[in-house]
Amino acid sequence: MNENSIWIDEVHKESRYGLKGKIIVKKDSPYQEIIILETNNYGKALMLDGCWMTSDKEEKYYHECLVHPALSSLEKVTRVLIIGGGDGGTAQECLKYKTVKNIDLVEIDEEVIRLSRKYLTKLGTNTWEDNRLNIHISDGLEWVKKMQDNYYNVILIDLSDPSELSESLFSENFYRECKRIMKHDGILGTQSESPESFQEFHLNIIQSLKNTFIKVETMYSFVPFYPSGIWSWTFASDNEKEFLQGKNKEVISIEQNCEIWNLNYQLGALKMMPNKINKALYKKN
Ligand code: SPD
Repeated sequence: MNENSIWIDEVHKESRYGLKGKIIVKKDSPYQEIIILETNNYGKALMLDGCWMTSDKEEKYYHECLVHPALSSLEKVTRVLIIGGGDGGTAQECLKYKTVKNIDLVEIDEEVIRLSRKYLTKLGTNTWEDNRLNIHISDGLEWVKKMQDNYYNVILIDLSDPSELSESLFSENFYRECKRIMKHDGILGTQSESPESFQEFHLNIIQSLKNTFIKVETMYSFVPFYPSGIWSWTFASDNEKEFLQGKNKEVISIEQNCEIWNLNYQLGALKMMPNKINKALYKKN
């Protein structure tokens, strides 16, 4: 890295999570500040409104854990909805499944897509050109409200941390709309924040999903430069049968084609709920 390198930190509750690199993009979109930093350790990294989103070299920790527990667990997935996900990483993982015929990616900020497409090329390899991917620049809540009942097999919610911009997409009202437009045996997967650095949001997401769906499971793993490192993904369904069991015919080749996720990793991660979260959710003493 040359003399133009600087430290960029995500500041969260008096802690800092920083990367050193060279700024290649810094601009304000109508919704947020977008920074792309070129770093030695993580490749190109995307920050939105002071919050790290993803980077070339660690994105698999996050995207594989959001996508594969849901998609690998249904026998056949044809229609997927992604809310957010403008960097392309979630769509890239979904496109690994041959049965997927249509992905609606609903992102409010067109600039995030444009800049990710231009600079985060590792996430976008073969993604943006795939004709199964349909991009919609729209508010996620508006999109789900207007969709027909019983339509998607899987809904994936890939958002920044809760803020004024994304608040409505963490609400029970939003989850109810998702449930309405998802097939009865479908699965919703969402990033559900950190049990450590965002404990209150984390508990609220799980509780709201539990109020909406019959089955809810949370998986814990790591995303190296997110606040506190420990992160979570929560999956919800009304399917009474097995849930998150790797039923998809393509599961073995998908496992081989992943950097982080496999069914064993998932099994361990589903058993990692910290005791304090368990107690808070189930009010044990
Ligand atoms: N604290 C960061 C939370 C961000 C989760 N979404 C990341 C988007 C990657 N596609």
